[in-house]
Amino acid sequence: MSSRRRGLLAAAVLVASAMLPLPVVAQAQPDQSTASVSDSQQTGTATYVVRGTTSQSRTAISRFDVDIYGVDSGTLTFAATPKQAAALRKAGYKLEQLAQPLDFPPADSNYHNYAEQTAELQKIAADHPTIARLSSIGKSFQNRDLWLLKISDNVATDESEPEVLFTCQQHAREHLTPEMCLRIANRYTDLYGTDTAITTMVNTREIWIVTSVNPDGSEYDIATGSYRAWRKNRQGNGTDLNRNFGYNWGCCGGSSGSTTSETYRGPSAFSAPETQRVRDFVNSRVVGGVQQIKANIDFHTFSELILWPYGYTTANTGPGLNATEERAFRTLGQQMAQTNSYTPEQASDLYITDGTINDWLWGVHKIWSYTFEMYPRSGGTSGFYPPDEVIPRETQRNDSAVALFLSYADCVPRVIGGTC
Ligand code: 0X9
Ligand code: CA
Ligand code: CA
Ligand code: CA
Ligand code: ZN
Repeated sequence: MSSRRRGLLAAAVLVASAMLPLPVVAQAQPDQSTASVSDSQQTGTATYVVRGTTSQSRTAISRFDVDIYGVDSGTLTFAATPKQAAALRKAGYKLEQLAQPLDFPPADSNYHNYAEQTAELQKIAADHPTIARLSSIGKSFQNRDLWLLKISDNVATDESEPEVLFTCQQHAREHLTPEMCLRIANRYTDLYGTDTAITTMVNTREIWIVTSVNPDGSEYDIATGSYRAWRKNRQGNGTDLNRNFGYNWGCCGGSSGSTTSETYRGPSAFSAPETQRVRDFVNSRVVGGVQQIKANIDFHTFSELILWPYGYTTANTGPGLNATEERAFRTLGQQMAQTNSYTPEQASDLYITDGTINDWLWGVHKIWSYTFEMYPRSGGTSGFYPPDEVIPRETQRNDSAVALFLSYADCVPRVIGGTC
């Protein structure tokens, strides 16, 4: 059994035990006039507690369709829209609104929560208006924007340049990954005009960055002030977004049909709003019958791996993936791994997965799609929560791999002497 799999199972046990009363629930505070960009401004919801609840009253409250974060000694914490809050109050529940927006513990304050990611992206776009533009591929299940940053010269124009997609945080608890996407965003804007390689890439590529595919899950993970090791999105019991993509969805025992499983694939391919948004964006980049996006890195944590398709089969090749293509995937994967000391391997060498973004991007769109599993190399659930002090070192660690990847993104087969 791989260390990666052990980590996943350990996390599953922890999440199951989280059904018991939680150790910590943030305390209600009287004055919240000074909160900066609050959760409510981002989503139309606020966080509330109701004290002295019982199983019966919690069931009744949950039927108002609020997003329940947890319960501690009868104190129930949940997110609700103003309408839901008004309805609950009318029904006689004493709601107290929490003063603090959802955030990381103070010791990890250098991680960017959703509001901070939003602010950072807005600042990047404002500071570099000619090469950076912020939009959204649409909304999450809980109505958060899934931000999309484009970086290129003449950014307002759809030029005929190879397009590259970076995606981060499909999995809620993998908080190092938005930091990776933000680092790429900052470097390829701040160093434009100074660093020759970066300037060339920005001038000759169109770079798309989605810093968080799963903002609902990541806010949920940090909502109570102590980490919950949450992986999935926040639709029902949660869908594993990286099992919900529509290529050989649910084919091969690489996902679960059980709603409570950590790898629940959803009731159908693309049942999650978040994967739908990614799908629709990628499909929208087919222009004149040609997919404009040529390559992708999907960032995860942890295990220090570089993975390539297919994940659904242990065979090195398969339908739509011939031996030459496999060799190109492997060669570039190995070359990138030389720069960051990750382990390069086919995704299924880790374990079989079906419905992943990599398999869909390659199988349907022929986009050269890799998974990077970032720091640490091994560990249990705490592997998802390295202290914020490691952010600079462990994101910088991928600078050369990202540069190499971008340099081949116009034609990955070139890495083995091929042409496009
Ligand atoms: O299981 C996953 O989705 C990824 N590992 S994680 O611990 N971050 O959850 C690995 C996915 C790799 N497999 C494919 N891309 N096919
Ligand atoms: Ca710290
Ligand atoms: Ca351009
Ligand atoms: Ca273009
Ligand atoms: Zn992951």
